[in-house]
Amino acid sequence: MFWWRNDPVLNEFHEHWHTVMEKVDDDPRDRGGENFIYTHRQFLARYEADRLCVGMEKVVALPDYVTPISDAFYPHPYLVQDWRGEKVHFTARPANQTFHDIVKITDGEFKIYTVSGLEEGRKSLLEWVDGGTNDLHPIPLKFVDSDAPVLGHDLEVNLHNDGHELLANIMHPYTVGYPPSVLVGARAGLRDPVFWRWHRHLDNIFLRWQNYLGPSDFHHDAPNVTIRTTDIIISFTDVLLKIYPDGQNDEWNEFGKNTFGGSNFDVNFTNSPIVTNEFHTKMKYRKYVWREDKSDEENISYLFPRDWHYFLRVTNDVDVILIITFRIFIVPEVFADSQVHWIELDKFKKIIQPFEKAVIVREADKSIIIRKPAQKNESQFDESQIFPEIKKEMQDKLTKQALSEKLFCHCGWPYHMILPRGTKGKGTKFKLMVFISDGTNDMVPFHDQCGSTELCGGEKWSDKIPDSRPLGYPFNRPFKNGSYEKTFKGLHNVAIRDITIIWKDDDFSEF
Ligand SMILES: [Cu+2]
Repeated sequence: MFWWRNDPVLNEFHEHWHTVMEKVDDDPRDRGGENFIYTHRQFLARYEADRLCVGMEKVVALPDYVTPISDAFYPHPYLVQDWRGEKVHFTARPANQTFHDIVKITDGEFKIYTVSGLEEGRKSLLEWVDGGTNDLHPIPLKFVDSDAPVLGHDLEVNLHNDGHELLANIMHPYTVGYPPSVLVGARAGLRDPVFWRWHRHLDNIFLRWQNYLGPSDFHHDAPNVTIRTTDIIISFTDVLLKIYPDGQNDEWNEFGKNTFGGSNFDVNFTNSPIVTNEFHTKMKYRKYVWREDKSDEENISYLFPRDWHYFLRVTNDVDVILIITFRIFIVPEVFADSQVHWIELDKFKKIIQPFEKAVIVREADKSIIIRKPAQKNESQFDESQIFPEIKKEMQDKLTKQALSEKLFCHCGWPYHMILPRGTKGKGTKFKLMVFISDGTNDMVPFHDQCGSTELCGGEKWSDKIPDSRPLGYPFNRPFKNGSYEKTFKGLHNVAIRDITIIWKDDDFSEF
């Protein structure tokens, strides 16, 4: 997973996200704690899907704060940090280190972090999650969706931050004179396997609370539409362009209607040569310059997807205009009964006419989760490196709010990692779900915006998260009897289909 954890654009996004979302005194961004949990859960879901594809087990959550940490971590030799006016390496961590107390000294002040303090923090948190109260948590949680930001915020600023301090300084308990490890912050934290074990530990606490909420009843929320499994039609863009070169100008609506709608609306296109039942990926190579470090050069490999379009057929079953929101997710088939492993691919809103049999076209690279415009070639990837420059330039001049607004447009999941890699040969089996919800009040934007409004929130500091439903909906609550099939069975506004992801690598040159 080296290529995955060390992808520079992915790491840049993670740091970028934290900068955009950073709390300002007592003015946190709308639902910031909930977004913290959700974004990191999506990171984990994607990491674990790719681990599966290379034959690895799921991430093992750190079990407690006494067991030695088996993972060793040696940071990339070209990676450095600014530390006391110098560029120095991050501290490495040999295998089997154990948590211990640290004394941290910054600007003449010192702070002590203890292992027993971390354990007490965890116990207090669990008591709260289980419905109790204590000194640290005097107001009981209400076990309603709207408490997600409260719990998420508490988890982030206490247990999460303290754990990072202890882990980042595990090699040097007395931090004077010793730089921390990558786990000190968001710039390079993803690179260490322990980042993932720590975040799974935290996510499990949030999941424990979500399980108390019980399963959702989606019948209450279903708009009067029908989507069938065969209505999820996927085509590769390069295949489409061969038969319909006009599509280049984004004129896909006519094409979609003529091809999959009208008298063809009930036709099953599964075996049509212009549609695919597979997603394809490949590994590409590029030169990378460590500009924020010491400008060393390196050839790195990165994942890339074959561009695709969705054509989603949906029937408006009633005599009124409907505003609906499409929510698209994928999950490795073997993880499908785990609510935390569903990966969000996109979310968007459409209007459909009374009794319309509509064909909705959506390009993968318009996805609301990714940074836009999608970065597809080397020069576009390198643009992401303007981030440190903007950061330096603006830090002194602007408030954090203004900074986050400037940075918003560059924030989002990297398009090149929109899919897990899959496997060669027959590929890896996934489920793809299209869930349609009533879009009247959810605030999902109609038009494409620059950054990821899904992961990075609204454009302005004061903006509400552009979805009134809990983040991750409909996967924010446990499944009925632990089964995704039972949970979504019989809902006419939901369709789930099989899709295989095949890592094509060098035997495919079209994309
Ligand atoms: Cu983070």
